[in-house]
Amino acid sequence: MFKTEICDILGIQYPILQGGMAWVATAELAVAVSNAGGLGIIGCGNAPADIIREEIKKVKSLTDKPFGANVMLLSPHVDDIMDLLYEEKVPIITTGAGNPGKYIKRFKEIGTKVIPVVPSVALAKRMEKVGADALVVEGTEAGGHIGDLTTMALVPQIVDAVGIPVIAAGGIADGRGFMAALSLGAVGVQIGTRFVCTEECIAHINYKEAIIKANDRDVIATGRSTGHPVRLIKNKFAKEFLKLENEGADLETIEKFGIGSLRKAVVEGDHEFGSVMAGQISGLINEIKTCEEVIQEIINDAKRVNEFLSEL
Ligand code: TUI
Repeated sequence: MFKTEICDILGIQYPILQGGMAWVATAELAVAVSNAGGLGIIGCGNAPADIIREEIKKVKSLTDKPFGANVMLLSPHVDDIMDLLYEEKVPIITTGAGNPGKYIKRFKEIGTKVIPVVPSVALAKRMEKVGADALVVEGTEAGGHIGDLTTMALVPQIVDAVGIPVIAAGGIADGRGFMAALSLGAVGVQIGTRFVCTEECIAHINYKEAIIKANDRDVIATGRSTGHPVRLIKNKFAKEFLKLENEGADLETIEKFGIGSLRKAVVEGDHEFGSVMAGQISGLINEIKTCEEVIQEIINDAKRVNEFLSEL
């Protein structure tokens, strides 16, 4: 059940992709999600190629299932990372925070599936034109770097505007969100925040607990004034960031303030002075589970929703 065309394209059992979260989405998480029947994805973030090479090796040694890598296009190492993914023939690439158009042709030659994450109809159309295999359409409910439009408004508009498969992201963490995404015309979902709060995720326990403790209005967006809005949990770091923005601090000062803040939260567990990137659905997440449990629960709940709807 719920086998959609993206399952065949990617060679996976369930149409559930794991978000390629910088620092958080290491080989451990990717392996757990892929082994549970979804698509595990290594988040390359700003890491240099040598670090990612080791992550790819680790994934290849721990699973025979398909996996992917997410390329953050603002990374200073983006060209080296793309060369590495080509060399290692990583079967699936998602991209974020930019336009991956110029890289797509080369990957097509070796059969790599390229799936850009897009926040607008215009970029979705452009990506289809340059040969993207599918799209992750990410609403502003998502954690991390975000666009303006909600998942609810954006997904059906892009479904109508393109002919390639659409995967919905942003604000999805359970079977209800999964079914809502399919109702909007998506053929799958990408889930980030829910997978942070798993046993296999290497994020510091303080990071996971900050998400578990968060209620609906504890998740806010910083960086609107800098052109790089980021959704994260409201803590001392987020409040100080907003204060700098409100005071009209110059871009350099603001950017400097943010450097190293995600690592501080994920690796050091500094949930007050680090950047705890997380989506608006954090308030729905109340416990740490295994990736297998997360995926099975989504599918079982989705089946129940489906039965409920079919009786109406
Ligand atoms: O990329 C993400 N989420 C991220 S990246 C990240 S690391 C970072 N930290 C601080 C500032 C910037 C990045 C943390 N979370 N999600 C996918 C996503 N892509 N969301 C929005 C976009 C996006 C935005 C503009 C994609 C393309 C785009 O187009 C620009 C263009 O060139 O047309």
